[in-house]
Amino acid sequence: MTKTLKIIEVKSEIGAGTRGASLGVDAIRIAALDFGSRFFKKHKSVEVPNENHLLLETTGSPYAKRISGILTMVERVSDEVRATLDRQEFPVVLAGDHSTAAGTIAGIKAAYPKSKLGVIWIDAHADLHSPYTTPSGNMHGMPLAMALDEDNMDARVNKLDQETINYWYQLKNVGKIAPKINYRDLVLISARDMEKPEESLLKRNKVKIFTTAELRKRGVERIVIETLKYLDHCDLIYVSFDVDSLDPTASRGTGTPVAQGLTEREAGNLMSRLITNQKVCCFEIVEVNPTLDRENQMAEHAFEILIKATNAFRNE
Ligand code: 5AB
Ligand code: MN
Ligand code: MN
Ligand code: MN
Repeated sequence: MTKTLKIIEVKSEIGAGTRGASLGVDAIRIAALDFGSRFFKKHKSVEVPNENHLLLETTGSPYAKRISGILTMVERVSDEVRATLDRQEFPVVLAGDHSTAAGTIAGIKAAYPKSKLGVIWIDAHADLHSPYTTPSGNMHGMPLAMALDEDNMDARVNKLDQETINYWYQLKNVGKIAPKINYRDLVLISARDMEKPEESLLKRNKVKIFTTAELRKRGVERIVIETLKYLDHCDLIYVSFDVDSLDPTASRGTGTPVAQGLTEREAGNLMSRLITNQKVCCFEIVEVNPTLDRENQMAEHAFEILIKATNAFRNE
């Protein structure tokens, strides 16, 4: 089946703690040029305006940094993803920091409110913090909590002001559907760096996790089959790929690299195999930061994964 792809570029980095992820999308475009690829000529793209000017502000909560801008971005991404799906196009989101993935999920739910949405989260982290539990205040660690409508009050460590509480409520309720996904609709792949409050959520809600070691031992093929089987009750599936799922030996071009990650080859095979499933309605690649890199390595890996994944459509 041929799909009309639409590239949605989100050059936002206000959810990250390290500067530079907003340059990730352009770094991927440079990688495409260096490889002599016509990918970005062939597919239509649109850029969602960002709120990166907020990086110059010093006000706001230490437990939810730049939350007003995050809300604006999540709403914008949601609208763009929804409009893309409404036109029967397939959104490929290329984004800076991972917080805007909450917008992608909201957009899919807005386009298909009655569908059960599954999420495959390929990431070194679980991104399950709320402002009540975050160790950093960086909101790229929170998109899954936004989608799950999760405060994790039992594990509360931070005391929030009323303004932050209001913004957080709005973030969880973007599109007026909350929760947008349930824990049973979620699979984490390569998650290996979580804090205690996240660990307790994962345990309590029996979240399905495939570690890097398990993937390597049993092979990508097996993990893909089991992931899709686990999400069999879902009507649609969204795949989110944070490049910090890759091992730091592949590249250090991301804000929060963590050892014991995937090889570039494992990630490419994983993405291309997952994406041939008919239920997959959108995928996203995030967190390339060329300012932390050498010779644009991470963007090149991300581009190769992107090409492998989109080529898989044609080979169906
Ligand atoms: B990413 C950490 N859990 O909340 C936090 O890169 C890291 O989108 C979050 O996965 C990493 O600050 C967020 C320590
Ligand atoms: Mn992430
Ligand atoms: Mn991560
Ligand atoms: Mn990351």
